[in-house]
Amino acid sequence: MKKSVYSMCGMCSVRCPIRVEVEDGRATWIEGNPHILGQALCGKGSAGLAFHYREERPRGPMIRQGMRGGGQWKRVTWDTVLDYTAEKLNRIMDKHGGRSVFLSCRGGPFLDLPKTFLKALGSPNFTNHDASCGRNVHHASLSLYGLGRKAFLYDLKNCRHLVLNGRNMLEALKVKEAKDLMAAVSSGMRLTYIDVRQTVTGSKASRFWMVRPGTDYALHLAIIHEVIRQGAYDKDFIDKWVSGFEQLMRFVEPYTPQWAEKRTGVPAGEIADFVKELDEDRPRVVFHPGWMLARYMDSFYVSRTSHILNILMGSVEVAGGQIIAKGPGDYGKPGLNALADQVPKPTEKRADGVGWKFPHFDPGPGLFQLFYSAILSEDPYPIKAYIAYRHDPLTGFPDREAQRAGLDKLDLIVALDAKFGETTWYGDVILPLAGYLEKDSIVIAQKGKIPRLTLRRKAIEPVYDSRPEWWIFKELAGRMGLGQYFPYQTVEELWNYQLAGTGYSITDFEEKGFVDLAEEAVFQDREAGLKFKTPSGKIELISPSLEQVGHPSLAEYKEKEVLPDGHFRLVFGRHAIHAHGHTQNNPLLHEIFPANTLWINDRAARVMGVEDNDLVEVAAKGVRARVRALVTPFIHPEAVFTVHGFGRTVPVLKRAFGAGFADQRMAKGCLELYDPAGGGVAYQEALVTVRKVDADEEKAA
Ligand SMILES: Nc1nc2c(c(=O)[nH]1)N[C@H]1C(S)=C(S)[C@@H](COP(=O)(O)OP(=O)(O)OC[C@H]3O[C@@H](n4cnc5c(=O)[nH]c(N)nc54)[C@H](O)[C@@H]3O)O[C@H]1N2
Ligand SMILES: Nc1nc2c(c(=O)[nH]1)N[C@H]1C(S)=C(S)[C@@H](COP(=O)(O)OP(=O)(O)OC[C@H]3O[C@@H](n4cnc5c(=O)[nH]c(N)nc54)[C@H](O)[C@@H]3O)O[C@H]1N2
Ligand code: SF4
Ligand SMILES: [Mo]
Repeated sequence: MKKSVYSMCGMCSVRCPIRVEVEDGRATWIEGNPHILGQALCGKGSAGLAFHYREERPRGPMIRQGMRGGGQWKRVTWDTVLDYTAEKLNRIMDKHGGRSVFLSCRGGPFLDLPKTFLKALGSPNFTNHDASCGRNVHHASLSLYGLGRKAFLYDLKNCRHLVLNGRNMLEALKVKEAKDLMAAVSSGMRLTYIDVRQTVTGSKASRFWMVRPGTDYALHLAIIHEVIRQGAYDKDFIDKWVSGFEQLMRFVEPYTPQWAEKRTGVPAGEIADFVKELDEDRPRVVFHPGWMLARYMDSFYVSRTSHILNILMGSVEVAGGQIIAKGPGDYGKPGLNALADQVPKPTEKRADGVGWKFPHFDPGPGLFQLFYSAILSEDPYPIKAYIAYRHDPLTGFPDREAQRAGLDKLDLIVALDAKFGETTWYGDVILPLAGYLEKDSIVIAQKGKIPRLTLRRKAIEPVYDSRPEWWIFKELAGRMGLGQYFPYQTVEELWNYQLAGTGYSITDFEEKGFVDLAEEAVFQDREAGLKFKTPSGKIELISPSLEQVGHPSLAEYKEKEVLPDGHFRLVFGRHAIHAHGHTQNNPLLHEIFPANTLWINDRAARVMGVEDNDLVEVAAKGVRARVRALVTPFIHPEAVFTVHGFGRTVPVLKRAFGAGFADQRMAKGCLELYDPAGGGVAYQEALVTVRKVDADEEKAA
């Protein structure tokens, strides 16, 4: 029997809408939801069948036997593993309270269940991956508009000039956005691409600047200087909606294009020409504020100045600019009912200090990396149990040894994952999650020009003994005496609870896989009132919340150090065919891209006697790895680049085990090195050395 199911891809965190074909209980085809994506998918999404049917993944619940990380697991039943976990958690909580449990996750829209669970334990310590990803960008946005990173959409379809700085949109991709970008470029949109290396996105650009690594802030300050000098800004918008413009004008005076050229390598004349173009194109101009900007100590200010440029262009809430994402409430519709709203808010302060020691950070997910020092110092209180829910910090955060020192002090590590991540393997208990085709999810509300309700629908039965989140959290809570917070028996009952009062029922999702909450997009009125959530209701270039804790709103540029001979900045990024550390073992994706390489500038390579495909050793503070060199003129001589996610150490991952090297391990000592104003970890402040491995050594290895 054949059926067709609308669902949501899970091969990366973008979660594109998909349509799945199933024949006699077996998934046979996946494509992009034709109503949204015209059937398009990316390479990873297309490899989803291989993930479900061909990859090594946890086949049932497991409890660790030998030492942590030793790989001795005992397969047990769900009853056994849930009883075991519930009992351990209860014992820890009896002694140290609910606050001694922390949970980290991959972020995203499906978090009502884990949040409800943690709240029910009485713990305020919910956190996520974002300090290793978009926290600087999020805080930058909050500091200016009172609206976070996800409050904005970029209207590429109508944009005349898109500026991407460290934002590789065609490889670090979302299918819809990549399609929109290609359509816009084809119809004449200008694209300025700034990176320390050339990329697929850069190859489509009308202007490419290879910037010196870590000097983006200098470049932005000079662009602002030149915009103001040429008068290429939207005076009306600024008069009406912006405070602090005078201070900005005075502040950028010394940061001329000539000053920036010496630091960034970008010619001053080109900056002036670029600004002339902006003046023709505004307000249909977008400076993308970045996505993965956990890189340097000043990345927060890089993102802030991208936004300041959008503000100067007047490109806020206009077609072709950055549009404020609308939720159900903006169209007068009720939102979904959340389980977490029924649980009393924990009264304890957060163990990571966010919200009290660090009042300028968003207390929602806090900062993951700060939990390690709380574990080690027991300050402000003991942390004894960790739930890693779809999160692999041993891959996603720097310094494995420093992290393990913290993890080793815990009495319990519970991993909920569909795959064997580095952290899962280091856990005490594995609760295997069903793969994305194998489960129903909760309904979610997605903000957008037009808000939408959607969900993941089960297409096939689980291939192994794995379970969905809605079942696992409910069962665990039930065994801990907290079942009242999960008041449903089936997922249908949960959906009915979520949808009660919205006017929709689950059958409304059958036709297309989603429901749109409006027919036509409505913009906020730029004359009558834009809704910013700052204290003044305006865009605040001078942010009181930053200044109160001693961080300047307009920070002076700090010179980037000159690298000692033989040293490079290890920069990293995505490849279109892989997602972080969890696709390397996929048979199809492995075939296309089996291992990462180290990009080295051709002139720098010549000095070291390194040729293309030579084996080189990368080293940093005692951590060493060997990798093949990719010698190219398309990278800045101070940088070496690799694709993140390789160097897996989990031996059951047949293909991925030992393939390539793990860049995050090189950022030794950087676990708590983070931008103090933005919270994002500063991986790329770590330097590495590179040397050629000679033929004898290679043979010996
Ligand atoms: N050195 C270095 N460090 C980095 C980065 C880098 O480029 N270089 N990138 C940073 C960035 S941008 C990020 S976002 C983080 C990512 O870091 P993580 O959030 O840890 O990365 P993922 O591998 O996406 O997800 C972790 C685990 O969750 C599971 N998972 C992910 N999504 C789903 C899902 O939808 N369903 C289920 N059931 N499981 C899922 C995966 O199987 C994986 O084992 O790493 C950051 N760390
Ligand atoms: N295929 C694929 N797509 C993904 C993901 C994935 O894992 N795989 N992950 C998703 C996630 S979680 C995220 S956060 C986004 C990330 O999206 P992006 O931030 O766009 O992606 P990255 O590849 O991390 O970084 C982009 C570029 O920054 C450059 N860069 C490094 N240092 C510097 C510097 O000093 N200055 C400048 N100007 N550029 C520099 C790198 O060379 C790289 O090409 O991608 C998302 N999309
Ligand atoms: S970008 Fe690709 S892998 Fe990620 S959700 Fe979309 S289709 Fe899936
Ligand atoms: Mo990310």
